[in-house]
Amino acid sequence: MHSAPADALRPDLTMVVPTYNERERIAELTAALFRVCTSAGVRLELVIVDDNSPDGTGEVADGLAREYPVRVIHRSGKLGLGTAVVEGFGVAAAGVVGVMDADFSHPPALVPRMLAIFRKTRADVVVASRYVRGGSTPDWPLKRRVLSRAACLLARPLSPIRDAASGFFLIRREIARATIIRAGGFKICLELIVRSGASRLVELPYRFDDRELGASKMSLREAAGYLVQLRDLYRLRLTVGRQKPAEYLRIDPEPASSAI
Ligand SMILES: Nc1nc2c(ncn2[C@@H]2O[C@H](COP(=O)(O)OP(=O)(O)O)[C@@H](O)[C@H]2O)c(=O)[nH]1
Ligand SMILES: [Mg+2]
Repeated sequence: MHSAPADALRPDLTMVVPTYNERERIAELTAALFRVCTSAGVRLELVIVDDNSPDGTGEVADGLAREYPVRVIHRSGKLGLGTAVVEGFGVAAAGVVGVMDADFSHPPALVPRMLAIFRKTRADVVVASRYVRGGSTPDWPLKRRVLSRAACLLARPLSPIRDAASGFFLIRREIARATIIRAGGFKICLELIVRSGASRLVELPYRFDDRELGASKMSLREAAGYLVQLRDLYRLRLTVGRQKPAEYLRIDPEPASSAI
């Protein structure tokens, strides 16, 4: 185990960004995250988990680690988004950990606000959501909209979170670490919520902007993996039985500046 930094130096938040061929955006994302966090008074640690990206993202990330409080985990090959996130949580120094894409689909400016909401509501998990009032996916073709909505609907009996397929969330580190994740696929948020039995869930809206550079790694294989994951989570629910339902809170869009 790595030794924990002294409290004064401990970050407030560790964001984990898994990368596979994200060389074009990772430096820009890193700069944007540290800019917004610093101006909000949030001490950020960034963990980039790179799966030996052929485009050299790993080397770019190593360069960023010389400039910012960034740690880079290099893995041997494309081992999947879910396991990358779990490895990132494993080295996180902050008590609150989060995940976001490297491609600016998830707005960095929302991160300090998510942390403020996390603290104020004493949440276990804060999920940034495309599917609550104020959330949107403006650039998506119909097919992607339908598939994504269907993915979330299939998860509704498992969790009150409307955007169960979200890849943008914060979670209490100890809850994340205590939870054993089986699926190596894309949708780790839902699995964390269901397996951990997290008891305070908060959802807030955001606008998902489609990536402008690089290609999505979402594929038919990942979609099939999600169905297997859902089956396992339903089985778990049936065998373990219904737990106490989680408390669920939804944050309205566009708060006044004094509110959360
Ligand atoms: N380390 C790692 N990162 C991955 C893998 N698959 C996807 N990612 C990253 O996970 C994030 C989400 O993937 P993305 O292609 O944006 O999926 P989409 O937003 O659903 O289209 C991006 O930052 C990717 O670079 C993987 O196998 N390993
Ligand atoms: Mg993305």
